[in-house]
Amino acid sequence: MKSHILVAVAAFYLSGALAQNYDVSSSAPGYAIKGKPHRTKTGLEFPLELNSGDGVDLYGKTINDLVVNVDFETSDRLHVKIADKAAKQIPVPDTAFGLERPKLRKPAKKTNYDFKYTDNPFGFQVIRKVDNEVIFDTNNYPLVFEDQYLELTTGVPDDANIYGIGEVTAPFRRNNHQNVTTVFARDAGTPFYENIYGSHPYYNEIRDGKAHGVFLLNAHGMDVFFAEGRVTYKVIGGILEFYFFVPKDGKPNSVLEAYTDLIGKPFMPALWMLGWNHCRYGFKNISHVNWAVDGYKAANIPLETIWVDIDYMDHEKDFTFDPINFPEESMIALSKKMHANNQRMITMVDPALSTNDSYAPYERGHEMDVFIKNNDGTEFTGQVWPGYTVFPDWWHPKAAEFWDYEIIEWMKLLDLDGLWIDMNEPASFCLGSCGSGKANTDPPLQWELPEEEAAKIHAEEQAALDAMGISVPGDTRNLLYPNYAINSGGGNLSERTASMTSLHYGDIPHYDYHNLYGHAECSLTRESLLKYKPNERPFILSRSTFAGSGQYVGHWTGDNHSSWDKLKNSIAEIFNFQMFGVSYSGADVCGFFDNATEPLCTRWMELGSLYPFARNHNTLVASSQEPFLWERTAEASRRALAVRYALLPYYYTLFEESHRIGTGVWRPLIFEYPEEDAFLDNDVQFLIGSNVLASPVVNENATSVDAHFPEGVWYDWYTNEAHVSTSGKEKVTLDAPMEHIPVHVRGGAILPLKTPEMLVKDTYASPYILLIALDQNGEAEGRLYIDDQHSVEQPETSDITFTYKHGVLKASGNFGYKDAEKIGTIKIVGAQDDIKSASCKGDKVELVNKDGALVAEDLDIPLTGRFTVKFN
Ligand SMILES: *[C@@H]1O[C@H](CO)[C@@H](O)[C@H](O)[C@H]1NC(C)=O
Ligand SMILES: *[C@@H]1O[C@H](CO)[C@@H](O)[C@H](O)[C@H]1NC(C)=O
Ligand SMILES: *[C@@H]1O[C@H](CO)[C@@H](O)[C@H](O)[C@H]1NC(C)=O
Ligand SMILES: *[C@@H]1O[C@H](CO)[C@@H](O)[C@H](O)[C@H]1NC(C)=O
Ligand SMILES: *[C@@H]1O[C@H](CO)[C@@H](O)[C@H](O)[C@H]1NC(C)=O
Ligand SMILES: *[C@@H]1O[C@H](CO)[C@@H](O)[C@H](O)[C@H]1NC(C)=O
Ligand SMILES: CC(=O)N[C@H]1CO[C@H](CO)[C@@H](O)[C@@H]1O
Repeated sequence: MKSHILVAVAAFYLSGALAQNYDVSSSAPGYAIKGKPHRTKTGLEFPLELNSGDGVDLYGKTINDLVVNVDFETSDRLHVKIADKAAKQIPVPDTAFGLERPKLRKPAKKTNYDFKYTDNPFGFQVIRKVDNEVIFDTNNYPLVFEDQYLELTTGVPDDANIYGIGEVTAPFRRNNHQNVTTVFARDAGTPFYENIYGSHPYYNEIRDGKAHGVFLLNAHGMDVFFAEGRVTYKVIGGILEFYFFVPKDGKPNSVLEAYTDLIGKPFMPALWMLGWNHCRYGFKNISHVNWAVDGYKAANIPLETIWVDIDYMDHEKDFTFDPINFPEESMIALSKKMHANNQRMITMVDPALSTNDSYAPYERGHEMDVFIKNNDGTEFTGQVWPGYTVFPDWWHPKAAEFWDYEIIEWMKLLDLDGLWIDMNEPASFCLGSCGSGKANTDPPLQWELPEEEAAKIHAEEQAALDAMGISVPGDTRNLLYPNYAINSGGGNLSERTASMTSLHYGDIPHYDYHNLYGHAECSLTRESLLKYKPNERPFILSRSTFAGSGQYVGHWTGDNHSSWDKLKNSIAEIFNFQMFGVSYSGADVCGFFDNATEPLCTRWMELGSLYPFARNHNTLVASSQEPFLWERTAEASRRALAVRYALLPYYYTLFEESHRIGTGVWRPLIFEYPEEDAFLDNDVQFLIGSNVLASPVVNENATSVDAHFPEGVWYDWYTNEAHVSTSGKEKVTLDAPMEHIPVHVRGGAILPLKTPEMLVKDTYASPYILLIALDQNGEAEGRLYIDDQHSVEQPETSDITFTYKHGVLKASGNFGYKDAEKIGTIKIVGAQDDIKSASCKGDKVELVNKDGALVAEDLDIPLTGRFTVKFN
């Protein structure tokens, strides 16, 4: 949420003068291998020494002696680490707040890749064995290794098919020539092509129909250039630690499996988390929240969870209540009411804590000394919604004890179902420090001041920041203004965040941990919730993330706008997060900033109903956008949410797969059909798993969609009408009147469904429906995962495979979960007319023709063991 008019302020002090620095540093002398590479437990190690020549100290202090470690970690994962021999540079910590590296004892026996290197100048290639394709190639490009500047380039084909590097609001395929993606966590209202909240230096590339992945494990600010024929990394600290993912089958989904093997698998949500969510910033009082909850009910639109933004707080302080508009007892009553109706409630918590001296959480943290420090040892003070604030230093050994207490007391007080952690880039409204000893709860917000006054304050902050020095004791680096200025949309690094010279525990400058701040909060907050209720799957939604955060939290794509381009681009952003291992992700439906129009909100409710994480959210000054406010929007919401709720068992099964394997819940067509060039740029249609294809309207006034269909049969979700596609290249125009989102089911799939109700619980209380969508050979296959829907530990689960072949439906697999509802209905689409009768365990099953499908109703097939149903 929030950062409203901040965007305008940024434009005011930036004047858009960002250096791009596309070029490679061709004058750099490079390095040579010194001595013989020697074997290590898991690969090779060799020293590098700087060649003599000009072009040293380009942007920092050149480091002469390096060590390269090459680890053949698994058959599909290669690790190449280039580090300073003296180990002074700060890598991503090998902890939960960074990335825990796998502990390996021996190299992989067989690999799908080769690693080749040249001695002088040192360069390396990663080769995909299956077709001898060189997928990463630093030869012919300089290696630069300075304390505050690392540069490495790989050759790639012109107009390469690269997806990833984020977080950024941009089309999915990142084929811009001579363009830059900056990775540096930043609170910014989703400007296109600029660095925003999270840091994910990871990309997938598809070449000749085969995919591989490249991850630079580095948490420093960086620019990544997708120029013609190359990708260039320019990084302002740390080391170059690359991981390459080369699955044998070359499938994009296998690349994601390999990537999440390293960074951690996405967390498993509880079933209720897949229900519909509603929030707004700007609920005026508790009655306003109740009005929204009741409005959904009156309009028969499903609502699972209500969210309360910072509105409920007293002066926007965490863990407090506005005594007039959101008194404590009214919030407790709301939570009770939600639970009584089998609904849920979530509130926001920001990391920044008011320095107001009568504020107990501050007092407690101050006593425990757990806040980020200035480089002179005093408490670092920034400004966030509650005025002047301090920031927990998650790396402090007592931070967990501090945070556990605050979080657990808060959860208990309101009996909350989850937490929403925002502003954790960390966002702060000053340029670095706001000064020392500040305790005002209501200082002016700079963007509300006249320009001149704001500029004056900004200049004072700049002077105060500079007065603290550009470095920290014992460190000679220029942390405030490194010579290589990454292209951060925010300008100077400390702009609207903690000073780069502020200190974390162990005297680590914020400069080195900035991109990990939100990630560490995600990890710690999950631990707190697990201490609160050890066997409940924690629900946390976070704005800032890093590689691996998906094992702890979900993510929403931040402060977008009520505009058609943001509606459309939300699909690409969700694709990115599926690829970054954060499968529980979604965008603010109907848009956050600006006023949503009725047609926009209608289309967005249709699309958002299918997001992995689905929530309508709005900002303070914007007009209301509850879906029940417009009749067409309400109708579109009812229809699209009926699709979502019918698909809940399918979604839940996909989330389990994502949690176990790492594949996305939403998938771009190109990830499922990497050999079809026509899909390379399609970031508008999306697959839910492999079997459901949605083709939303993303353009204003459009009433049809030109849709691609992969080869095969696709059945219209609503009418069962079959569309046979002979080539993915052809486009089909689908009718999409205002309240309709086209959805198709892949012939060859068996989907477990439910009868949609207003609540997840009620939806699950009815029997299962099996939808058998036959392919051209009259066959189909599908999967259903069942557990108790919310516990961390699952002693009994069912993992059932359904196959349909030669007129026989077979259910096999594991039937550990005994309490599941039975199968009540089987529906076959695409069946030849020759099916006349059916039988199950010798009993005849009644078949009827309904809307082009063959339907067996009122069945009573328990999901406690194998069964077959014969159709003749
Ligand atoms: C990056 O590419 C996009 C799309 O081509 C373009 O709109 C944008 O201006 C480019 N940005 C820069 C900084 O060149
Ligand atoms: C809540 O806010 C609304 C809108 O400002 C106002 O009309 C209403 O009177 C308020 N209700 C209470 C109980 O304060
Ligand atoms: C601290 O908070 C209280 C209660 O909100 C407020 O009255 C007081 O002015 C605040 N103190 C400062 C220094 O802002
Ligand atoms: C960054 O800081 C420097 C040094 O104080 C200042 O001269 C420059 O204007 C700032 N740049 C931006 C984009 O604010
Ligand atoms: C948005 O709606 C609000 C209230 O409904 C109104 O005050 C505001 O002027 C509108 N903004 C725009 C940009 O139309
Ligand atoms: C959509 O229709 C409205 C009303 O006719 C028109 O003002 C607007 O420009 C149209 N938008 C587009 C993108 O064509
Ligand atoms: C900061 C930013 O990207 N603002 C854009 C938000 O979306 C609106 C509508 O598309 C644009 O006009 C803004 O420029």
